[in-house]
Amino acid sequence: MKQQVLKIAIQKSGRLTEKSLQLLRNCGIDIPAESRKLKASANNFPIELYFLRDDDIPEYVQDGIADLGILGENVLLEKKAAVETVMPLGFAKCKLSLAVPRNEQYEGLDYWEGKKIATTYTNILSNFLKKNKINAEIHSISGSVEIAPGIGLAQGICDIVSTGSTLLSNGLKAVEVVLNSQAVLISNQNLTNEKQQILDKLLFRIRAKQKAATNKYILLNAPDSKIDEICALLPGMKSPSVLPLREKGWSSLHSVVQENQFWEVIDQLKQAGAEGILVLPVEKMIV
Ligand code: PRT
Ligand code: ZN
Repeated sequence: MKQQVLKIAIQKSGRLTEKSLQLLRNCGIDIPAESRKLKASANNFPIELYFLRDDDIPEYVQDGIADLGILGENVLLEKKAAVETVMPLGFAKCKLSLAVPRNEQYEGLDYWEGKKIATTYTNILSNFLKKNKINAEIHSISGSVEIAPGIGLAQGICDIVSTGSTLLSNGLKAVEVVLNSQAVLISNQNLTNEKQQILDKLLFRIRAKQKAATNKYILLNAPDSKIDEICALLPGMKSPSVLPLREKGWSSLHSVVQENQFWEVIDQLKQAGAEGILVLPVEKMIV
């Protein structure tokens, strides 16, 4: 029987494209470089890539034309497709925000009562307004949302904000966050067992990379008398490795620390007598 292949839909050309390819390449998957047509096959893993507009990805995955997809949560929620969200991917972070002209006095959600809001995210915005019991008119437009208040089309907008410079240059300011978004991996709801197994393999690799990215490998030297105190500061994956140094009475300690605890731990280690501290990136982490 022919081996099944997992079909993954990624954005053809845009903000998500390079990061999506990088995610797969970081998992050791070899994707031919000149492959930006409609389809591409990996050389060493049973996946096939479909390059599509991000807006089409939810429906393709729902209908099983693709098994998996990578896209922004903003598009996923707007399209309301029946798919599984497998995991957040940590890139393409942005906010879907409400914005008003910069000089406008804004004191809270009541501001929007009876107002007109231009957006391409009509479904997400309509849910948000409903949830907050606000009666506002949604004006659906397909692009250049940020110019709407300036030309008298609406009093405010609801759009994606990343650095905020687009809002700034159009005389607007963000006043409410409607959604915090990032890229997510989605899957069809009825994967065959064989495809699910390929997905599990892929997830194992993605998680090993994600875990590695939030951890650092740390090496340090310490007098033997300080080892207990220092070990207490270094939880490690199980417990720190302690190796004797050639110089009598000294040891080398090896462990793993989380990136977000890093600076705090370093200060404590120095105070406890650690010397020659080295911190290295972790390539992959399997726990
Ligand atoms: O052609 P296709 O339909 O596939 O692409 P697209 O044009 O719809 O999407 P694309 O490539 O612009 O964005 C893909 C996804 O990236 C979005 O769906 C979001 O999930 C995410 N993302 C992250 C962003 C931004 N950051 C972003 N800044 N999407 C859009 N923007 C826009 C924003 O609307 C603003 O107009 O970029 C402009 C600049 O933002 P500032 O705040 O940095 O000035
Ligand atoms: Zn799009």
